Amino acid sequence: MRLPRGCSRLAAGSAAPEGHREGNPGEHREATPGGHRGAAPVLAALLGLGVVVAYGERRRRTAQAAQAAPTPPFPRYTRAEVAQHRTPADRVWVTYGTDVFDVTEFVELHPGGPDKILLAAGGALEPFWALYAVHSEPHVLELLREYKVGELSPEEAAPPPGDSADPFAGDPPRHPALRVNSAKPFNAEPPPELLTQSFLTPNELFFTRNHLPVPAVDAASYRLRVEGPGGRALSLSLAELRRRFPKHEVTATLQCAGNRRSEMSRVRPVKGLAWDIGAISTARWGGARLRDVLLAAGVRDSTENGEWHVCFEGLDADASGTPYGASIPLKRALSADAEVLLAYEMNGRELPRDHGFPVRVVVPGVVGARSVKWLRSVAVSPEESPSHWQQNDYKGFCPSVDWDSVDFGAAPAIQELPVQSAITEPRPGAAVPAGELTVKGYAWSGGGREVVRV
Ligand SMILES: Nc1nc2c(c(=O)[nH]1)N[C@H]1C(S)=C(S)[C@@H](COP(=O)(O)O)O[C@H]1N2
Ligand SMILES: [Mo]
Repeated sequence: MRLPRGCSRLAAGSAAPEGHREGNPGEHREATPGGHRGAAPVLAALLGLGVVVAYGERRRRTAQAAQAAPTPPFPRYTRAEVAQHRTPADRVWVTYGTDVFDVTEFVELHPGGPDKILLAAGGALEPFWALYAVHSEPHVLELLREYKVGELSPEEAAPPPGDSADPFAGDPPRHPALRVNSAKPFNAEPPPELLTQSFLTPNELFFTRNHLPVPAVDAASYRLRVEGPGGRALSLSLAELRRRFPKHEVTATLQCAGNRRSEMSRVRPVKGLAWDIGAISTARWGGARLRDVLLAAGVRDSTENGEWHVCFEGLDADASGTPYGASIPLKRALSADAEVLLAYEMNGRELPRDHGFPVRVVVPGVVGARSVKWLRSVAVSPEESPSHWQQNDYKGFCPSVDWDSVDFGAAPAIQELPVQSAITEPRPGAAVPAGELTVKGYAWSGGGREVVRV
């Protein structure tokens, strides 16, 4: 499988035994079930005959069951009651608007695969449909209507109000498909099979790694402070950042240092969040080049400051007011090839709150911890960031080091990450049919190094 050149790209594709199926980024089976009559040949071409036969069979059964199906007025259910129906054994229920549907019989017929529709089981369809445009076709809603079994109780229309004493009460809403490793602070990853559904990870599914509550930032009064050498400083509004510097776009993968930690812990217990294989995601980022902003602040591209660093601080802070912070070498920050961004766009939209609204750093090929979100300040310094996360976390040690012998001061901070790969489908322990098997996964390498073979 050949992968695209350039800084830090995530290869989302398929690979099959015997090498006759090349990786095909973005390849997926998302197709609609088609109209009710006369669509069989089209469906056969799209889905393979087995599915069409099953689809016809389902329609016959639906017709037979039609007399027994609930008719208006429909029974009322709470969201909690709907949430109890998440598996075929308990029946699979979903909601759309205020309607409740029993889609158990449709699960196996879902053109996107049974595993994908089950991600929505027990909850609302809207957040999933929003990800895959194919669902906005009118006949999809028409098909769904056949499965209606009830309606949500009127008092269930709005989500429950937040708790104002909770520092995390102001966190944004999140996509229900995310696998949550920690709710407060919020840390979550996309399910593996959705990660390789598309080369660019949809913003709603992009893994989130927060150490603190998400700050509420007013874009109109936002200022970014940029400190150059010799006390010179710039204060930039969001509009100035957009206007004064050319917009540069980079497709880059971010990966948390903890990605696949749950697998490491099976070898030997490791401290930290138990990430599965999804603490990695790819986006098209847009923003100002850090290089351009530093040059405007008076930083000179010379060898005198060759060992210096650029320190970043976020607007998120702990109870003592200490913000999240990290640094990268100035050499990387000034390198045109490294393409370090002060990003205000993610996949063509403004940054979502979880990913650093309104401005974040994106350092392609480097551990996610240095891509500081909700960026408050940028400062050039002869020292690395004094932040806890630069000094006493995100460092690598050899296997003989344990928590009694560890010396954080003696170890270098992690910057570029090594090669990484994982299989997203099938999942460990899955039963698979005999014969040819499509295997999906990703391969990626830090520091702009290419993956040459998988
Ligand atoms: N301000 C701030 N920036 C931050 C963090 C944070 O908690 N606060 N987490 C870091 C870590 S450890 C990672 S892996 C990435 C994750 O970025 P994402 O949540 O957009 O995926 O953000 C980094 N930037
Ligand atoms: Mo991270």
